[in-house]
Amino acid sequence: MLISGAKLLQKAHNGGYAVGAFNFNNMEIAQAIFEAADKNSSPIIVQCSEGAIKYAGADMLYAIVKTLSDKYPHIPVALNLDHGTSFESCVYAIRHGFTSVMIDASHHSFEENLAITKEVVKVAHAADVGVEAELGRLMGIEDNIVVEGKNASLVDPDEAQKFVKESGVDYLAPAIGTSHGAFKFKGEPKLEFELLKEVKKRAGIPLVLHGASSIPDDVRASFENTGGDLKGSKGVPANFLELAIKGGINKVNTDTDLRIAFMAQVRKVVKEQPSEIDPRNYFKPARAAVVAMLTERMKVLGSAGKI
Ligand code: TD3
Ligand code: ZN
Repeated sequence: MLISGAKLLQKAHNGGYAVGAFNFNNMEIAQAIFEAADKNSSPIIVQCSEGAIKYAGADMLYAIVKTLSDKYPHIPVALNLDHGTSFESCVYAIRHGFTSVMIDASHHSFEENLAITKEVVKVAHAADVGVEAELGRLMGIEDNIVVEGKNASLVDPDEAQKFVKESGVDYLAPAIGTSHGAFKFKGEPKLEFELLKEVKKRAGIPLVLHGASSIPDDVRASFENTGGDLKGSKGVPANFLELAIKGGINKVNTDTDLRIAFMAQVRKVVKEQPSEIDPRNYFKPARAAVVAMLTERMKVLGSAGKI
């Protein structure tokens, strides 16, 4: 059932587990996410970036999720706008049936971020839609906008406390050292777990980890075995995710892992079956690979078995 992100994540916060928030922009990946949720009795968040909306249309993306949530009525699911860049963008998503919106004004000043988040909370809550905001800045690539390492800043716990209290936001994404994409760490992976715990204590609401893809070894191998190049890539190890969840993370954003798992299988068919012309014969194994990857992920997050 399609429900508010706030309701879904409050339950995870109370139960001490995390729900995966998986990006999609086509039918096959959405089907894979629901199939994995069904197999593992897991609640899910499905999410679309503004880029995904540009690619497929908000009405199409909503229709895909609505159709799948009707097919699997026992699965609690929220449809989230990922990295909404403006008040208007959030309102647009709400009008199209999204049950959660992220207003990402983290590149503005604290006061501006707070002001715009408050406005979004007002309209979202009137429609029973949950709201996510971000504090601090992630490193890496945010929807093709390069955020240089020097601009990245970690969350400040004092600010987090004030922000949550004054904005009325339902869940918060604190920057604790992750970044988007396949290249998260130069050397050893490092996250600020103590800072996370402090933010959780002060904020007292569900927290969100962005840039949480792990690039598991088997998924990497499947991509590289077909000549794919992921040299130098490094994700957030599974045991780091477990520690982050212990520290208060309840929503784990994952896009890159789905992309790699899916495209590895497409690459395999391209390489091994040069005469194949039926798209279904590319996408069927790709969809199955995403289900397998998500099954592992749902166990790590502790969302498996929570329906
Ligand atoms: O918001 N997202 C998804 C979009 C990022 C671009 O891929 C995340 O935080 C997930 O990040 P990733 O790259 O680790 O899957
Ligand atoms: Zn993100």
